[in-house]
Amino acid sequence: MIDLYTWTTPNGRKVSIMLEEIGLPYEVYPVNLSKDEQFKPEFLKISPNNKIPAIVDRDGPGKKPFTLFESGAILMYLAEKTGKLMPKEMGPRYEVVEWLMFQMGGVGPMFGQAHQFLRNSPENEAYGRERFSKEVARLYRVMNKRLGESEYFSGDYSIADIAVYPWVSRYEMHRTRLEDFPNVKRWYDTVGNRHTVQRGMDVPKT
Ligand SMILES: N[C@@H](CCC(=O)N[C@@H](CS)C(=O)NCC(=O)O)C(=O)O
Repeated sequence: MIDLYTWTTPNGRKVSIMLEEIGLPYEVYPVNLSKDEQFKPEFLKISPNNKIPAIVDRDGPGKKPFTLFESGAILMYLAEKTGKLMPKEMGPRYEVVEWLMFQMGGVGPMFGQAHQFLRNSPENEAYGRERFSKEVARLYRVMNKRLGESEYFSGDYSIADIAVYPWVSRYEMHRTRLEDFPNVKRWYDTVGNRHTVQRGMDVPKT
């Protein structure tokens, strides 16, 4: 059994999609970010960086409970635990890790900043809006090129696709037209048709 600490955001949904894909039983503990629940001392014991997602694997290494934060680490851990959604051979495996890190270091932080400036900042903060909107467009061009060469980010459907999908699902929030990036749109529709992805995107129920 996996305890999942999460909220209704893309980083949290990466892990709920993964849990749906691998079929491990899990229990959801919503951490309401709008009520600052991420700062509660009991949550900080699991996630010292005060961010969701985090997990506790009740049956971790050595048959002991194991806690983990950072969504990329959690996806890799669950892939390794179950032998699913990450290739075993070193070359293909690191190609998946490469695109997972592209999401962790690029798509997540940059889309997140774009959302922040586009939604919350006063009109005069044009610099932030422009900087992060340009970066969003650049990342979409990188993804569009990659997905023109490859059906998924790397080989078969993997944790790299799971990491990117919930961020692209916020395309309206970062004011992007998927029609302008047809390879991303094709991939987005394919991944979004998976029932496991649809169920994972519905977590937590609020
Ligand atoms: N690099 C982290 C980022 C996690 C993150 O930014 N989580 C946000 C929600 S999507 C959060 O918990 N924010 C609360 C806060 O910053 O106080 C990961 O991928 O797990």
